[in-house]
Amino acid sequence: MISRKNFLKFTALGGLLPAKNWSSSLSPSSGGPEPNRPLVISTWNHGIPANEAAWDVLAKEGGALDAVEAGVRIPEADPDVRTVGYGGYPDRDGFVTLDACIMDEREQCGSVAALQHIKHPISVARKVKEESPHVMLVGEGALQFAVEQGFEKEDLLTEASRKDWKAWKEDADYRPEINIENHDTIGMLALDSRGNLSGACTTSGAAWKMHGRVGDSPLIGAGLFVDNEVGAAAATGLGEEVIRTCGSHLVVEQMRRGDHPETACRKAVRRIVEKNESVKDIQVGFIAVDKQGRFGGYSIQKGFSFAVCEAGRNRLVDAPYWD
Ligand code: SD4
Repeated sequence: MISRKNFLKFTALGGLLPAKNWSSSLSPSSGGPEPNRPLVISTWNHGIPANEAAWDVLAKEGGALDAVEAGVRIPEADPDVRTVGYGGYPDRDGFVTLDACIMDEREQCGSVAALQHIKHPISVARKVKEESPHVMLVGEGALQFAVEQGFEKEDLLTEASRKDWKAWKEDADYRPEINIENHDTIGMLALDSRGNLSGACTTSGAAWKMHGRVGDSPLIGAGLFVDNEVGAAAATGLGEEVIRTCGSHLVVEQMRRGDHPETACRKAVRRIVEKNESVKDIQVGFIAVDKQGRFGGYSIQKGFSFAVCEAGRNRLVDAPYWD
């Protein structure tokens, strides 16, 4: 029987319409329907090893939530990924502060922001979802909760990141030019063999940010959004712009209206472009997956890529862009 919650959703939509109106201008990189075939998609080239870990879960008929958590833990633990987890760039005062969120097929979510000393903020975010009555914990409170949950406190500032921070401090020139060429936040979306969607997003945020700055990545609706009846989306790039437009939620709502995931991402990019006099120095990229297993991505600038793994085949796709 349809639940009251789902009934309300269903009737508010006038019944759920299948997403049919494929845009004729979709890029060849946009996915086609693969019913009941698991799929994982994630931002940037660090998405390739992350997808592998997620695929290990999906291939054994594991759930999408377990898959995305396992997947994004890979770059979180990798000191060579300088924009996520351990080894991430610090803020302007030299503190590595991490943002992450996770959302499952029941639209349950957990989030941490400005969390220090914990290598796997995504797993803390999951604990917030499952072991607390809240959705989001920040700063000292998030750290206290993590330690109570058994997470180990570590120094996350690697020698390489300390060196880069010292070099930056010589000029202390702060221009938040995010990810035009760098590899940044990992956002990951998975569809499992039961047809359920989940997503995760984790980052050390903008390098040299003000201490206490929180970006879009831990904010449900901005850095990540999942609606298991429609689709899921995640964002990377200049978080302030994604927050202003509630970017990932916007992408999901476009899919609800019938847009293909790539078209939905392009419309969210268009919203950002329209709100700015110039987007010359702004990069934002979105990825999305719909309930039918179609996927896509789109960015403001050239240079955004995302990794897609379906049927065990993992590949990097250059996203189409506005510019
Ligand atoms: C932030 N969106 O903190 C993150 C950073 C990022 O690509 O994604 N960079 O604003």
